[in-house]
Amino acid sequence: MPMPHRIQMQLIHQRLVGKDGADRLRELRAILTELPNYKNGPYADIRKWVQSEVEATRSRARVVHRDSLAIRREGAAQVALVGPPNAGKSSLLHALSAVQIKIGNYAFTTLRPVPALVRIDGVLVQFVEIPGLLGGANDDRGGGRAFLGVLRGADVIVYCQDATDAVDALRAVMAEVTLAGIHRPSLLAATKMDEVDGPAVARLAAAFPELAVVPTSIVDPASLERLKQAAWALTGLLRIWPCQAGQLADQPLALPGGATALDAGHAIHSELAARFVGARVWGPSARYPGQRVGRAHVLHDGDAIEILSR
Ligand SMILES: Nc1nc2c(ncn2[C@@H]2O[C@H](COP(=O)(O)OP(=O)(O)OP(=O)(O)O)[C@@H](O)[C@H]2O)c(=O)[nH]1
Ligand SMILES: [Mg+2]
Repeated sequence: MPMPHRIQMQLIHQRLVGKDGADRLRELRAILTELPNYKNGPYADIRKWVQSEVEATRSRARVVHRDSLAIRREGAAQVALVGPPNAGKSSLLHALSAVQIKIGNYAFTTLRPVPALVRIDGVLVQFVEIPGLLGGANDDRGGGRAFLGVLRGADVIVYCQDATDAVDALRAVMAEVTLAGIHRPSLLAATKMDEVDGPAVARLAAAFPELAVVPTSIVDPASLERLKQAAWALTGLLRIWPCQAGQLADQPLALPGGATALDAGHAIHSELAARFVGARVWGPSARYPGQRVGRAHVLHDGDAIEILSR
């Protein structure tokens, strides 16, 4: 019996992270040979999706100059950095991901959406800077409609507001996002906190009561870690650490919210799931360390699990 399709899809996405060109084609072909050959239902849809990715990867290789704003999704989730020009979006992306990104002390340094992979406790998450959103974006001011299109693909929005600056520009940006009908779990990163004192945060919290405010500065690594964790919490995904003979895996699995002990078994190895007789769980969902649980036990973010098999 194949694993639940949403777990399968999550795993396929994980296998494709960071793979491009020939590498990506090879992985996609391997996935196709492993998928059960169902004619209908979710597994048929997955097969179709993988086949369309093969085509897309092939045509990407042929086209040298891409003139599209589209961002290929990678990682367990996609987090958009949204805010007025000069809010510090590129700086945050750079500090979170250690890729080289253009930063300038003037507005509109970034002209296209820029993606970068960020590691959050071992799970890769794609952060994307959405540039140039202004009041009037829905009427395509500043090319805003294409940027809103990219934003529509995101799972989580991190609004960025310069803590030293007035909030009107961000309000205008938020109004455009709402007008576009885009509603995502969101938080507010108060940027450049090294340049202001504490009350700036209270001021922002009062100005945007619907959003949790996370104070950040690119020179304060602890603040960046808090931002990563807060963004992760909004994805609704679970980091689950496989465990065997008392040894934790190097990396957690990223599973959808609501995933069970059996789902984790599937994600680790389909063989393991087939011979599943129970599991031991440590961490937030366990009543005590190493609690013995059955297949339907619902996991929490940060759990470690050892599958017991026949
Ligand atoms: N002191 C301080 N300055 C920062 C911080 N983050 C960004 N800056 C500065 O703010 C300016 C704008 O930063 P960017 O990261 O380019 O801002 P952006 O939102 O990407 O701007 P656009 O792409 O032009 O929309 C630069 O001069 C950065 O050095 C921070 O945490 N502390
Ligand atoms: Mg920028």
